[in-house]
Amino acid sequence: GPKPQAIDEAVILERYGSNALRFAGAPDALYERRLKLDNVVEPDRADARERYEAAARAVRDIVADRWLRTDETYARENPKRVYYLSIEFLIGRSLGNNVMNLMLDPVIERAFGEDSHQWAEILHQEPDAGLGNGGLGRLAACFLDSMATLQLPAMGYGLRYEHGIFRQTIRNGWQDERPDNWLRHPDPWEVVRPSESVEVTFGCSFELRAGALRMIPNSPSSLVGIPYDRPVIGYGGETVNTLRLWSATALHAFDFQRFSGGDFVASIAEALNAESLTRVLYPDDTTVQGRELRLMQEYFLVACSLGDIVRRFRETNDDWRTLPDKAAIQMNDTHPTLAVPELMRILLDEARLDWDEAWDITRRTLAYTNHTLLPEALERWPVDWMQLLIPRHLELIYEINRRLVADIRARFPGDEARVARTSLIEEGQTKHIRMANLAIVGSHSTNGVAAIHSRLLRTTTVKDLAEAFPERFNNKTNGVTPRRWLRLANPWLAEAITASIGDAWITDLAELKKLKPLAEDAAFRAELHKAQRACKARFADWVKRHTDVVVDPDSMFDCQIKRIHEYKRQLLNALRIVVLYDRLRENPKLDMRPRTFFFAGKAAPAYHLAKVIIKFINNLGQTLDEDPVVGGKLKVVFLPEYNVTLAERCIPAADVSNQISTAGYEASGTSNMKFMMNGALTLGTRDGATIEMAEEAGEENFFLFGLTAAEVANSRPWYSPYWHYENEAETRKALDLIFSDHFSREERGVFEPLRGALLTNGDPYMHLADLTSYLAADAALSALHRQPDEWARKVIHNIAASGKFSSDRTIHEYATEIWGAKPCPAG
Ligand code: GL9
Repeated sequence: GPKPQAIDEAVILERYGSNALRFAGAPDALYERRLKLDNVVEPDRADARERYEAAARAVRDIVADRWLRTDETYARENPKRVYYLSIEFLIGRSLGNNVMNLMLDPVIERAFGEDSHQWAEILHQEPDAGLGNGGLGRLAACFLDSMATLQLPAMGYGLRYEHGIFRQTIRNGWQDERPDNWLRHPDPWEVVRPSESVEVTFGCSFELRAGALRMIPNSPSSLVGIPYDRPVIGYGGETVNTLRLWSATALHAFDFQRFSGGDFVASIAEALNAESLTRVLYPDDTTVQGRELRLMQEYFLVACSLGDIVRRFRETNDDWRTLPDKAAIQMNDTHPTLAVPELMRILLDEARLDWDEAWDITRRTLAYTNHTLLPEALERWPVDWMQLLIPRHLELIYEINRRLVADIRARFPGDEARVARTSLIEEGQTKHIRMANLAIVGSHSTNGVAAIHSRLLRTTTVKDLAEAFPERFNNKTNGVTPRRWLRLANPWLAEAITASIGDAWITDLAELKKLKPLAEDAAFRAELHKAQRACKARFADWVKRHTDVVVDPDSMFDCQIKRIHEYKRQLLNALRIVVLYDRLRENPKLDMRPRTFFFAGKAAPAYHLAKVIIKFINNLGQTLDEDPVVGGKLKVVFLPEYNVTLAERCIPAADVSNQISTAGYEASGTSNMKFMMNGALTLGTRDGATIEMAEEAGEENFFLFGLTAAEVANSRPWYSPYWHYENEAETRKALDLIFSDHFSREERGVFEPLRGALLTNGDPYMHLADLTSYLAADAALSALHRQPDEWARKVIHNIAASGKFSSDRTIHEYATEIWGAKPCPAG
């Protein structure tokens, strides 16, 4: 990348002390000392991994003072604190990000300047911390970055999974999963704090038999949560907040009774059992119900975090009634919803408050964010399990419900159907607790993550609760951190922007609007083109190194990277490509802009159809490669092992961003925003935050197509995919080509499930309804690509209009409208 801007070394000296300037290059400099003292290796003999560890530890050394000072400031000032509870944090790599946020680039430059390859190799050693499935977990990580940058006294709480999201490989076109052993080597960022451990009690004890968990009733047992802290460095390095991840362990690593009694193996096995609780992240992005271990993880996260929060609160406050003035707890989706009964339990059983006071404090402290409308994603937990696992909490949930139901009956007399829909308990063969209802009832704020999503949430998914408590509902449109997703991921574009409008955009993304007039500036357009070309070359290189596939950086890069899911409609994208291919088969001389279509994303291991979709994309790619009629005009690449690092490489290189979910299904999306600020043009449906993106840029700068959410809902009763199959020649030919096994000559019938998805099961995600308008939007986009100046103008209008989608803006709204939290600069 380009050379970092020279920032005054005096600034570094003043901010971090002389150590920071002595980073490397001398025997007693931080980096060399780390190699010697931690790894006991001579610097010139260290391997790449050892050099990474030493570099990261040296950066952590520089952070230490700032981290302590931030903690001391919060302890001294006793401000209202924000606690972000999330079962997922999709962190990615930290070294490059931390160096950027600390503004240490000049130091790194001085240390590794002559050998930038060595620095790149060091960065490459860091595993991608994948403690999340997708957008929800990555949002939590972007929020931490923004909270630290805005100097909010905030903390993240999560689980320290030993294994993050599985590693994906592709074998014969199919997805294979392997465990992600990201902690195989010691992690240089984390600081373990055993003295701040928290004990968690369950109502039963456990037995693991043949992989299945058995709960033994009426025999309370305990686990211990050990906190591992990671620094969260705000931009500029002033504030260093903490992400605290809990690791489960047995109360006594050994049962000494049994140990001395000779049952050595059993005593060790108990520890193993306990530790299995935080062994692995559940890899399903929408349905993780029906797993006892997951419910235990959720309770463990809540019990450890609330135990910690309450202990911290009690250190400086003796009046429980001030808790809502000192703590705002945000529940990221319903996974931490047991915070409602857990806080009630603490206030009733430990603080000995009466119900009304406890309930008022609980509700004013907690807030809830909903992230999806998919009914299969709304958590419901069997009452039976709760009875075994957390009987006191179940009792409290019943009492909360008794009062809720009485309230609804009083306000809507005679409306028993409403009572049944509002109730926290879903009746049926087995009773379930509706976690979203519990979260809404037990908190003072419920927000969706984009305007359309918040509206649909209120008017459809939880309509009755919204009618009962309208003032609780609000919207907070998602955002992403421009530090990682623009400045770090795309140094060329970042430099071009800074050269034109200065660098204030890094912490005030609305500044980008100053780029708008530059759409008419030929020199700026040329700069932009150069930056984009550099990203494409870098990505082509990266693809070659990782997959051995050669792609042409002069072709249009057309991307769809996200979890594989029917509602996200990777299949619609594939159908578009099949139609383009079929046009070439009809007319091999057809003038077509050379294009490379990139797909990346993981499928939940048990989601068979999603795996068939991956297989189809791979076979499609292979067929195109082998068919001479294609003549290099179309290429499809499925990139395995989608993760944060891959996104950082791919997004800056994209010309086209596909955001094509069935309208009404994608709550927000966040990669849509990353593509926009990196200068890709969006081919998209009117769904999630894409609607607001087009509003900001003007629809003339977007390529929107397809049914609206209202049209999807209204046509649902009569919609039939067969109408499109029978009346649209290109649609029929594309499907016939697939079903004729053109893409599966050696594996006849493997794509039969696609017939089910697209035709025989009624095409619930309405692919065929949107294919024709997708192709029309695609044609308009391809035509524009023939006019580079016009294309560049639209790109600039998009970048200039992307300011709203900074997570700084989102977090500012949370802080002022939900949390009532103010910045507390470390000093
Ligand atoms: C999600 C939504 O589906 C996305 O549209 C949204 O942008 C993010 C963040 O708010 O949340 N909800 C959800 O369960 N996931 C999301 O991405 N799933 C995963 O994280 C895999």
